[in-house]
Amino acid sequence: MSQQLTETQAWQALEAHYQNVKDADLRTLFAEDGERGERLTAEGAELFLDFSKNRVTDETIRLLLDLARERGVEARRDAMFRGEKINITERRAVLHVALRAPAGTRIEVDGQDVVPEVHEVLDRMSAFSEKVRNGGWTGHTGKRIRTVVNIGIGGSYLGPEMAYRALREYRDPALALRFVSNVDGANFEAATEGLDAAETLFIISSKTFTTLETMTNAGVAREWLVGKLGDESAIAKHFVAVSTNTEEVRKFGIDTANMFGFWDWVGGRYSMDSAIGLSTMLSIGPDNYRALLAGFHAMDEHFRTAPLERNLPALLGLLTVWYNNFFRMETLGVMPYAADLARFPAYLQQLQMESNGKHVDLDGRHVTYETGPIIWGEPGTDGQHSFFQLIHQGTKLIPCDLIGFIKPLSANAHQHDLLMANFFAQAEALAFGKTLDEVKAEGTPDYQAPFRVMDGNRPTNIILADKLTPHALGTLVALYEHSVFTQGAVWQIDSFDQWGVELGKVLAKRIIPELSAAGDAPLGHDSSTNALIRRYRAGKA
Ligand code: G6Q
Repeated sequence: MSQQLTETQAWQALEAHYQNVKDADLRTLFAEDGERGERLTAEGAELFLDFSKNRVTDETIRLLLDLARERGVEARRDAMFRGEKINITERRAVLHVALRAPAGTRIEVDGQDVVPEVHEVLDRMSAFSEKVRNGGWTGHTGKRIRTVVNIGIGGSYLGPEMAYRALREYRDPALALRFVSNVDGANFEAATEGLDAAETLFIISSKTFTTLETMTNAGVAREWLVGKLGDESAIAKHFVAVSTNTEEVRKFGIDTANMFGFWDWVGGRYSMDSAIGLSTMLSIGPDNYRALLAGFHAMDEHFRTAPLERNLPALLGLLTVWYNNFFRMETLGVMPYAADLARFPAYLQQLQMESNGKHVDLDGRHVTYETGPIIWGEPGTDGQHSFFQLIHQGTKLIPCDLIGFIKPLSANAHQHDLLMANFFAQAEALAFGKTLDEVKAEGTPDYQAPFRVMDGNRPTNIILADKLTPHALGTLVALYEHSVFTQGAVWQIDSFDQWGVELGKVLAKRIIPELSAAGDAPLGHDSSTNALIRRYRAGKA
């Protein structure tokens, strides 16, 4: 059994250190050290991280790095890259890094190099995408495909939708994407509203091909299409599948020639760069998709080779541990200053919370410390006009990552300056606040002055990239993937299983037949669930 985290030397050193620095103020830290803003930064894979506005000293960082070393973060990282089965509860390798490894790299699972298969699927995806994009692939009636509907949920949905929105500038305008995830029929109806079935292609994206929501929606889509086109054989030209389960794909009626595979060593929330990214590739084209993969790979290489002192994902992960476990913060905000990254916080929610929302360590013991924080966020500047109030002046400490880009996507450079002025100003205001004297000096009346004081000392990370390109998006996602990895390694949890999600998949199945049973049919739940089901039965009757 490994040593409990809280018993390690590095942890105890951090606890003692925390007592000394917990009240340290960013104003003072900056005033005493003119180089802080330049020194507490790191750069890698074309991303720049300024972590100087955190409640840390150089000693904090040194101790956090000691913790990472004592907990074997580097060894665990190397084990992941070697294809070892570090997902111990499912006995699986964790190799999303192989999905973006250049051809010729060797990464083995059970003695077999997986990189050639990855590239074979990528090549098939490219050929298919080109064909759809250039009109070579037509629908059943000979019409060109104009809309692609991705049916999938969780890891088979959030990444593709996030990427579609994020890479708006790179889309083929002649091909629209829509997404159906929820088992709520309203989702399918809204997503297919106004579509011409003859021009619509469905991608059924499901690793297992057994997920209730996805299989239900896939069935509805098949009925919808056959109903509109009046011919079962239309399915062949309007349905493709992305899955690891060939047998179920065949049973559903999709020709396995139109199936794009991936492998059990790709976790759902780590799969947007596997064949699950087919919709992304259709939209932005194979070249841009490969640039996205190159961005992922650049960050993988940075994570794998840069010393921890300058390693962006390691630093980001360790800072999360610092706030989560010492300041006992509950949540972490992620605010992209880019309207196109509107779904990035939702994507990160799954990535981080499903990975590190665990209460048992790798030895099966209940942890005696906090694990994964709650992740949330909205794009800036929108957030500034709603919940930022609480971050500035509330009683809770909410560290935030602010993500910004130097170059605009839009043609309006002036608007980009306005956006970025807000980006820099928010981080400044959060860190340094406004004292009573400063408020009064602005001529604020006495009755109002105390309410306008901002204590400051609110930590932020600034993540700056050049431009929101496919490459940059890849580096950003991989940055967070490896930050999550670092946190999980420190906490010694399995960041790659999801037993809580699996439970949800089973529980509903038991209730489904009960909802359509007779009103007085016996029920075996608790009194609350029984009464609710009865009320529902009565109401719908
Ligand atoms: C991801 C999770 C979960 C999964 C969905 C969809 O890590 O396991 O979000 O992606 O439940 O599963 P399928 O792709 O198998 O339909």
